Amino acid sequence: MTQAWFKDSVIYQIYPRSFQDSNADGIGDLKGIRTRLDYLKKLGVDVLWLNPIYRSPDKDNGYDISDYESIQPVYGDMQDFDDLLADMHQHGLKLLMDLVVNHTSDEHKWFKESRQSRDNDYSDYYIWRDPVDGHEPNNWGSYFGGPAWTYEPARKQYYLHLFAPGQPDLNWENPAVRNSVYDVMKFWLDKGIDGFRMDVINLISKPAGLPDAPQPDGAVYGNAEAVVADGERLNEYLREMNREVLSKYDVMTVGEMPGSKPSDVEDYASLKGDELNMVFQFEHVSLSSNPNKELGKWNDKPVKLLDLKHALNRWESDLDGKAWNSLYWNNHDQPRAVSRFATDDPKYRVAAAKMLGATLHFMQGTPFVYEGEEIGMTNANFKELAEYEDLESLNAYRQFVTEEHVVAESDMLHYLTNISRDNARTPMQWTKGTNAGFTDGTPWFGLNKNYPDINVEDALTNDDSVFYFYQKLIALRHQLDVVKYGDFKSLDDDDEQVYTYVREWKGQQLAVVSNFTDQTVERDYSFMSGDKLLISNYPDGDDEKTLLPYQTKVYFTE
Ligand code: TEU
Ligand code: CA
Repeated sequence: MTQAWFKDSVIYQIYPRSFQDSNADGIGDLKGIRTRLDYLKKLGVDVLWLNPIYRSPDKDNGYDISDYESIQPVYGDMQDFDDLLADMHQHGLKLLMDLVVNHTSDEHKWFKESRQSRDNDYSDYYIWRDPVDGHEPNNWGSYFGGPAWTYEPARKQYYLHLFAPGQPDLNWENPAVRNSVYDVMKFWLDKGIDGFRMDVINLISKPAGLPDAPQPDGAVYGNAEAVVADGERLNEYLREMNREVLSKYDVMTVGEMPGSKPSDVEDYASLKGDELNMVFQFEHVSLSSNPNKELGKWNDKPVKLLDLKHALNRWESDLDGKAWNSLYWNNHDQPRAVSRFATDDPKYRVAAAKMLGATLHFMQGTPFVYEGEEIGMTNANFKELAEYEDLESLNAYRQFVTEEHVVAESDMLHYLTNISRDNARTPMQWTKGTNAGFTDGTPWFGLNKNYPDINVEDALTNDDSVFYFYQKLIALRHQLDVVKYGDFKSLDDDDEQVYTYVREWKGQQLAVVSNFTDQTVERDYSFMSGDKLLISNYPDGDDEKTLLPYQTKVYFTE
């Protein structure tokens, strides 16, 4: 039976290639991470999640794995991994690895075999279909542009890849595939890791017959996620995985589930613990989708607080008492939180970053901090196409601007600036010195030009920095049961400027009030009079009727 330590934890996500380089090749690595464990301990986090560090051709920055049981050489070797894990545990830090088993790399030995013929041991490890009228078997599009099918002449068949052609989807209906995945999991769990983040795990059960997907007006392909997400055998697969592997270890799991609804997640993350412990849901990070459905996420419209509140409140309320929630503002696929949900205007950036931190960290669920969020790192504000490296960004530009001419170049560049994954992948900003202290070599990817003003070195010497505010948030979660276990009730749901919610647990009460605007607003919170002001992002006392720009106030009483 999994312990509930995942409910008391704060998890820090490291994007290894951008975190800390130790050998001047411009790419972050495992030895580099080791040099930063004291920093992470000082922040107060309990668990570290590493994005994939397995051998990979890196077509999708490691999410295309060619050998699950070896380390990507550029990050180090298995000894470096063992040393890092031991050092993490000595620091009282747990480790989550990233389990990417909806698909492998096309350079994985299983796929190399599978594509050669229809009658070898691995022929049925992937999803192969005959052409239909000489074309792809259905209308599914890839998340990264183009069709979700690629033709293999050796088999005279197409194979499915919901992502890039270099990421063929595994056939989870094949018990041999599931057993191979369980062997991979046991390999890492037996080394002593503390759990997994599971990549797009709600896509592994494909719909019978692989039917066409809804095709938005003007779109060249159907939206595969609409027919694939939360497939009919998903619960069965997750329960089998739990029975065969997870239940045998004291570990935690978080499943990435694009498109899942709270009603699905009640099972996936049930408090019974017979599937996973929690999920990453996508509702609050999909609010600014383009009205032109074919363009999906590519948009530059701001997120409205009302939409944000309704999304987050739904997940807090619907799961309360039934399932466990993850809490996150950003990750390696999302733009930087302070730029997206508040402001990165230097006048308010620090207050806004703290406000977002408090708003999220006092909710019910396990909070995730993405590298750099704890110092208020911002979007990269890249303006030229040449500054981007993510295949999702480059493919979208090529598809919508160069090939289909459905978006003007200037608009697409706006969309990329606003919401590309590249925003989250600029190197961690440690110092104001060369390359922000990330590398003594040439950084693999452009730095955010504001690193001289936003870096760990300055944050650690400034008591009012975002870092020390996050340190307090994390400490308060560790101290107060109402933060960890309290119920959740939102107030003033129609307030378009201020987010207010309360938590209650065995006589302890918490109230969080956050102004999401750059205006000073008047609100009457005298109902909290007498409660203790636990934390705020403005130094002065407490005027119970005023909220300054991006001010957050957290009241406590017991
Ligand atoms: O992301 C899954 C996913 O849904 C992403 O495509 C996300 O919706 C999109 O990138 C938002 O812009 C996971 C990994 O987190 C991502 O880095 C990988 O590229 C993807 O799966 C394929 O493994
Ligand atoms: Ca390196």
